[in-house]
Amino acid sequence: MTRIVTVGAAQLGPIARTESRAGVVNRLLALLHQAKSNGCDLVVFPELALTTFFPRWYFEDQADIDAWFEPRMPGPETEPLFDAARRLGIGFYLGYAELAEEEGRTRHFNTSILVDKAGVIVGKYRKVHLPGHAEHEPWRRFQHLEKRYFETGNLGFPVTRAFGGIFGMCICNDRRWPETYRVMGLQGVEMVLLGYNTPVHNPPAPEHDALGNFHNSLVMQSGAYQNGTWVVGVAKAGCEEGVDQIGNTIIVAPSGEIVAACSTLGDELALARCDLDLTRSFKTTVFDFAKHREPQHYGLIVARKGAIPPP
Ligand code: ING
Repeated sequence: MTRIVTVGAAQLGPIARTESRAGVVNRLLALLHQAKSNGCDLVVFPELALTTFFPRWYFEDQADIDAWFEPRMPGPETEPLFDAARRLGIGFYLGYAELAEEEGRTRHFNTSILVDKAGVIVGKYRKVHLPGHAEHEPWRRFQHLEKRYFETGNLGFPVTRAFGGIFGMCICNDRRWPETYRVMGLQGVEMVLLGYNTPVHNPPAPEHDALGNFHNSLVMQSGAYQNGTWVVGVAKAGCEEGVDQIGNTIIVAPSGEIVAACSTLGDELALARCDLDLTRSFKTTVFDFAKHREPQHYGLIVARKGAIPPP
């Protein structure tokens, strides 16, 4: 029996700093309805999909920072998304800035949730690999202050049984790290969902700028193949508040092949019928971890930050 999940990768174009959450949710709803009319079971939205990518600016006042966060999910502005999902019978992945009261203090995370066809949150992930910096760096054309505004995710890389398979999530920079996919791969993940905001220009390494789309595809295709999983990567694209962000939204099969892609830098839906049983062809042969992976022979595993001094 094949387990087909029809996926809509719902790329967003730029979100202006002044755009209201209600206005953005209307854009998400338009993509959700388009996905449903194309037979989708699941729609994947980008990272921080409710607002502009605010870490590009330096804020000092905590109230100014917290204004970009969601204290409740769903909240009044996002409830229409959950209602539509429930009414249409379609699930979704949503990236957003999470304000949480935990362990007696206010926490700030770059978060994604997985919502099933009944509109129930069945999975949550908090971004582990936070790129950028924590203090204002005036030499940069624009800031990338994720280390200032978010805590490192404290949920690990969990997987969830949903949509007839095993689903995992990550966010943006996480997709560049092989550990992200392998930790989920070791849990049998069959589809990894992720959103991203990726500027074309990376101030610390401008020599990489021309390779942005190549690196974007490379890391997701590798992660998919090396763990026998589908990977869905969805951009917030285009020139957002003066910063060009890559598009290159793709759906990648367990073979590593790109089976669907967006071709614009705006709101666009890429579609694919994903057979979760295709993962078996890799998980039971070349990447049968139980048979062929040899962690006991890898020697010293460097798990601590900076354990090996630079050359
Ligand atoms: N953005 C970027 C990403 O990892 C970045 C940061 C940009 C890294 C360009 C390398 C090159 O795609 C986020 N939000 O993580």
